[in-house]
Amino acid sequence: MTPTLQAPENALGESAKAALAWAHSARFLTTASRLDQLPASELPEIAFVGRSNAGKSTAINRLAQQKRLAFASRTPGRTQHINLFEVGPKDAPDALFADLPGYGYAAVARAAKLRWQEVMADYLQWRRPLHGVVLMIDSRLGFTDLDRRLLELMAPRLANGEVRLLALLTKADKLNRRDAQTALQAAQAVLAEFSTAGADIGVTLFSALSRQGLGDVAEVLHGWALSA
Ligand SMILES: Nc1nc2c(ncn2[C@@H]2O[C@H](COP(=O)(O)OP(=O)(O)OP(=O)(O)O)[C@@H](O)[C@H]2O)c(=O)[nH]1
Ligand SMILES: [Mg+2]
Repeated sequence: MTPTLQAPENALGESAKAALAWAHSARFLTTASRLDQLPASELPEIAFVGRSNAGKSTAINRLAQQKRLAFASRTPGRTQHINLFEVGPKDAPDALFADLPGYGYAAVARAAKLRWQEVMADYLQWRRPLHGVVLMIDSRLGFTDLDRRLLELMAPRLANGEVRLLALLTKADKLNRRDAQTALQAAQAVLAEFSTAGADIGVTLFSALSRQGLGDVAEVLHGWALSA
């Protein structure tokens, strides 16, 4: 995917508008602290993963155009459960968004941290309806060791085309143009290591604040749901 410049919503193409309207339909479904508490749903799941504080909940809220759908906080490590949101027509939802707990927050107790890393690893490797992953990377920090480990975990499912990946370089509003391009190139280099013939991997700059990349992201996710 190519990076886009900030575009107001009224300058978006028809398919981006349709995709955003689709994303706006997101509503809370359920919450789970263990994988066996997740619904036995057939709907394709799109998971939002990334370091604590990367901006996952804020991105979901922005996509859904709802202020507090996914809880967003200044206090890292606040999302402690897998929260599921239903998307699409009320009588015939066509996808689920899953907001996963962030990883890498130092102040979380070691035992709790390890437990969440395990839940996350299991989810990404084994959750059958998992169709796509939105990996949120703080554009100022780039990929960390934990982000790379997560990519390694998912690599087999990316390679066989079972799961697609979109990396969002978040909080792009905090970077100037040159630093944003540098961040994008660095991310592309990391992702190239995981790009095999069958893999569907994209990356874009994103800002929930300025809406940069919002239309593109909605289009990709909508496309994933329709192709499932
Ligand atoms: N400048 C700027 N700040 C952002 C943006 N997106 C999120 N933030 C801020 O980053 C902080 C963390 O955002 P969250 O959405 O709660 O992050 P999270 O990834 O859900 O964090 P956990 O739930 O702890 O895993 C909040 O203070 C947000 O306001 C953005 O696009 N631009
Ligand atoms: Mg969160």
